[in-house]
Amino acid sequence: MDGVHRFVLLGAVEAGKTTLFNALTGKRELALKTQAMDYDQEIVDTPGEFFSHPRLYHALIGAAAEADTLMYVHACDDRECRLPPGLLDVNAGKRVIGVITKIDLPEADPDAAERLLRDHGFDGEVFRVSARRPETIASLKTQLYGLEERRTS
Ligand SMILES: Nc1nc2c(ncn2[C@@H]2O[C@H](COP(=O)(O)OP(=O)(O)OP(=O)(O)O)[C@@H](O)[C@H]2O)c(=O)[nH]1
Ligand SMILES: [Mg+2]
Repeated sequence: MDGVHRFVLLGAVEAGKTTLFNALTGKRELALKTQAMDYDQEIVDTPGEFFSHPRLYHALIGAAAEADTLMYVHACDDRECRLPPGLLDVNAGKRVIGVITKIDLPEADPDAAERLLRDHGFDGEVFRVSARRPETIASLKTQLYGLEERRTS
């Protein structure tokens, strides 16, 4: 490995991956529907379809293979967790973190969203963010870089 720390964002269509990607990489534009893998600053954004259709898993697994942190993105108004059983296990040994998005929504229930993830066997660290609350993104960033410092020290 070249020592570069890579994150891959994965999760269902509309989960908020690209919005998070833009926020983490400092882009101010609105997220358009993701059609293909997108790379910037060591972060890989993936289309939700790759996650939702088993015949496209290979694309996701390829991207994940090159990353060392998998970020599973889940919108807190999404009552269904489509985390494919075993998909994350393929990447055993990698850091897997959960990011619950859209916590600004009036109907947001981040506790319920986190329970849903746990019920699906997700046991990584879980963070809660809103693209409309810059402090939540800043705090996630600190965690990501803090994790990296601990990893490399
Ligand atoms: N209220 C609110 N809306 C958000 C937030 N994050 C994303 N959205 C909205 O959710 C919708 C989907 O966001 P995207 O970032 O495009 O979702 P995605 O996961 O990249 O979707 P695909 O590219 O189709 O896989 C957009 O209309 C965003 O504006 C958030 O924190 N709060
Ligand atoms: Mg997208």
